Amino acid sequence: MENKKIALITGVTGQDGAYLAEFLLNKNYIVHGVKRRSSLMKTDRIEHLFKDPHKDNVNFFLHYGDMTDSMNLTRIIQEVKPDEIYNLAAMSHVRVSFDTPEYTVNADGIGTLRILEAVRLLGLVKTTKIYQASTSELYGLVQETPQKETTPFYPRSPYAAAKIYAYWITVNYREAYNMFACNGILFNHESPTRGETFVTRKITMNAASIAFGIESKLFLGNLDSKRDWGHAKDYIEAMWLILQQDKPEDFVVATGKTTKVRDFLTLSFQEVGIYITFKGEGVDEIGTISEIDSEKYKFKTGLSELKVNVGQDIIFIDPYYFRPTEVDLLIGDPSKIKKVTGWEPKHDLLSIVKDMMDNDLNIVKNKFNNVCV
Ligand code: NDP
Ligand code: GDR
Repeated sequence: MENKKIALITGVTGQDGAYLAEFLLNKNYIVHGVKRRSSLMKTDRIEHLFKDPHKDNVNFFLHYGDMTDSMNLTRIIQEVKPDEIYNLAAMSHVRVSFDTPEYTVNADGIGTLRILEAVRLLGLVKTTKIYQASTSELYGLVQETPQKETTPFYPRSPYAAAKIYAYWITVNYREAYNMFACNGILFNHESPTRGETFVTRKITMNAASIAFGIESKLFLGNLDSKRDWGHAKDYIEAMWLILQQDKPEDFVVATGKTTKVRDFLTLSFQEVGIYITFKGEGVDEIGTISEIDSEKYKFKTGLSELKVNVGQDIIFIDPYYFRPTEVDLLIGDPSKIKKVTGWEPKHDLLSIVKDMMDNDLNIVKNKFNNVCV
C-alpha cells in the first residue's frame, strides 16, 4: 500500500469526479473523495467504485466535507496527505450562479483558496500537487478565437467571476510558494452522466422521453450559442496528464471544433429518427417534426408504432433559460496540451451524441416498460 500514489478529489460525486476516481483507481492510486452531506444519497455516479471500508483491499474512501468549511478541508488534507489534489468541487451551473452569486464565489473562489492555503500551512508544498478545475467560461465575451492559454479573460457570470479568482490564486500560489499548482482550462465536456440541467443532457433526456411519447414538449433558452463540446472521459485523462509533467503549467483542454446548441439538438433527435425544422423568431421560435425515419425510430426505441407525428411542435423557447449576460462563442485551441503531454481526444461530437442518446433511450425505455406492466 505504501508505494501507491494517493489522490484527493473534491467534487467526487460530480460528472468529472466520478470518471476521474475510476480512472485513478485503474492506475492503482488510493483515491479519497470529498462528498457533501445531503438528506438523500447523491452517490449514484460512484456507487460501482465503493466498497465497504471494513473489507480488505479497499482503495476508495469518502469523507464528508464542504468547500465552504476551511477547517474541514484542512483536516481532510492533513489526514490524507495526498500526492495529488484534484479540486473539482464547485457550484458549476452558470445560470444558477446569477441566483446564488455569494454562495458561488464562496464555494468556487474562496473554496480554492482554502485548499491552497491548507496545503501551504500543513507544510505539504513540496509533496502535494494541485489541479484546479478552471473553465472556458473565463473567456466569456469573445476577445479572440480560437481561445488559448494567452487569450485575455472577460467573465460574463458570477460563476466565471468566481472561477477567475480561483484561476489567479492558483497561479499566485504557484509563483509565491513554488507549489505544483496548475489550471486546466477545460471547455465544455459532456457524457451520459452529465447533470440533467446542462443543455446537452437536458436535450438527450427530453429527446428520449419525446420519442417514447412520455413528454411532448421541450423548453429551452438560447439555441444560437456555440460550444466546443468534448467527452468527459477524454478530459479527465487530460487532468491527470497535467499533474504528471515536470513543471506546473496551465493548459487549455478542448477539441478545436464548435457547434450551436441548435445543431446539438437536431443531431440528438436524428439519433432516434426524428427530424426537426424551426419556424418563427426569438421567443416565438418553435421546432416542429418535419420528417420521421420510421425504420430508425423503431430500431432505436424498440417500439412497433410511432408515438410522434410529422407536424408536431415539440421545441419551445422559454426566456427563463436566458442568461442576463451570455457567452456566445467558445472554441478552444488544444495545441499546447497536445504538444506537451501527447493528449488526444478519442471522441468526436457525433460519438458523444450517440453515447448520450443511447444511454437516455435505455433509461426511458426501462421507465416505459415499468409503466406498461
Ligand atoms: P458537477 O456539477 O457534475 O459536479 C460538481 C461537484 O462539486 C459535485 O460533486 C458537487 O457535489 C460538488 N460540490 C458543489 N458544491 C460543493 C461544496 N460547496 N462543497 C463540496 N462539494 C461541492 O460538475 P462537473 O463534474 O461537470 O465539473 C467539475 C468541475 O469542473 C467543476 O468545478 C466545474 O465548474 C468545472 N468545469 C466543468 C466543465 C464541464 O464542462 N463539465 C468545464 C470546465 C470546468 P453534489 O454532488 O453534492 O452536488
Ligand atoms: P455552460 O453549459 O453554461 O456552457 O457551462 P450549459 O449546458 O448550461 O449551457 C450551454 C449553452 O446552452 C444554452 N442553453 C441552455 N442551457 C441550459 N443549461 N438549459 C437550457 O434550457 C438552455 N437553453 C439554451 C446556454 O444559454 C448556454 O449558452 C458548462 C458548465 O459545465 C460549467 O461548469 C463549465 O465551466 C462550462 O460548461 C465550460
